[in-house]
Parts: sequence; structure tokens; C-alpha cells
Amino acid sequence: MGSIVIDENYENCRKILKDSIGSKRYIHSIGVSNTAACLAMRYGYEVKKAYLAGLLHDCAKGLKDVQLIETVENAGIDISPLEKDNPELLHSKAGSVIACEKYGIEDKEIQSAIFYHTTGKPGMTVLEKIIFVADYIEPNRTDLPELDVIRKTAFEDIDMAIEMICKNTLDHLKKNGSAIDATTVDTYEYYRRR
Ligand code: DGI
Ligand code: FE
Ligand code: FE
Repeated sequence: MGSIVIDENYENCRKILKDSIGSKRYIHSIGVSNTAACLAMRYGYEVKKAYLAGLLHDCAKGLKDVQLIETVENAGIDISPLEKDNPELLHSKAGSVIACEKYGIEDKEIQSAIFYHTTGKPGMTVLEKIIFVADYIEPNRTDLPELDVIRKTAFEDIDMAIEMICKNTLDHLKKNGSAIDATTVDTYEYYRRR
């Protein structure tokens, strides 16, 4: 897989991304990239790096379950039994691989922010936090609980926003009887006790 050249306005990136994830998911990605840029301004992180991480965070969403598993396995990343049963969880880990192999992103901070964007993790870096939060609060989200208050909190106390997002996600998963990844619980416990 040859990687693309990223130009100043990410035009190549955008085109390939839109073709591979579809227009609805692409619009979400643009929302995450703009929101991530705003959070980077607030928390003193490089704005363009946050923008690019946000743009590409869901770049593996177009892959089928078998392709997600194959991408992650081929990169030598462990797959838990829970991930094997719920391969959609792997779009974050597969996304970090694809960001590197297909989009030429060699930056480890960006790769890691994509890798952990679904479950979060205890002790996240600034960029990991920014992408985790931007994914939840971006302007095209409408159907999530407490959006208004979490949007405001994100710009006041990002760790508090992470706690609120984790709590809502866990409540949602429990209500639906979905399998819960241990990392999702660990992230909540860490930010609840911070
Ligand atoms: O890719 P997006 O839809 O933009 O957002 P995302 O990467 O946060 O993934 C969305 C879904 O992942 C959301 O419905 C919550 C779910 N999720 C997060 N943690 C877990 C989980 N799903 C399961 N089954 N288990 C988890 O621990
Ligand atoms: Fe995602
Ligand atoms: Fe997303």
C-alpha cells in the first residue's frame, strides 16, 4: 500500500478519506477535526496536528470486520477475545495502522490518539484527550446525552469532560447489554478518581 503525500490543506487526505468512509462519516470527521483544533487552542497543543488527528481518527471505519482483524493482526497488535467478538471496536487500532500505511502519518502522537479514541485510556496525553473528547462533542452529534454541558465542560476542564463521556458511554453500553471493554472501564475509573 503506497502512502499519499499530505499537502498543506490536506486535500489528498480529504479526497481519499471521503471515498473510503462515505460522506456521512466524512462530515463527522471534519467536525472532529475542527473541534480538535479548537481544543488544541484552549489547551496549548499544536493546532494543525490536532486537526489532522481529528480528520483521520475514523479512517478505518470503511473496513469490514475481517479486514479490521487482519489489519490489526498483521501489524502485530494483540486482539482480545472481546475485540474478536466485537470487531467494530478495532476501527481505532486499525485506524492508527492505516493512518501510517495509507496516509503516511509517522507521528507517534497522532497514531496513538487514533489508537485510543474509542476506549480512551488511563493517563491520556493531551492529544489523546483532545481526540477522545472532540469525537463526542463535535457539532454534528445530536443524539448523545448531556451534550450541552459536556461541550461547555470540555473547554473548562477536559478531565471532567472525559469522566462525563465515559460515564454516559458505560451507561449506554449497559442499557443495551453490549460487551464492555476493560479499557473503557479503566478510563472511567481513572478520570473519576483523578
Ligand atoms: O467511531 P465513532 O462512532 O465516531 O465513535 P467511537 O470510536 O467512540 O465508537 C463508537 C462506539 O463505540 C460508541 O457507540 C461506544 C462504543 N464503545 C466504546 N467503548 C466500548 C464501546 N462498545 C463496546 N461494545 N464496548 C466498549 O467498551
Ligand atoms: Fe471512532
Ligand atoms: Fe468518530
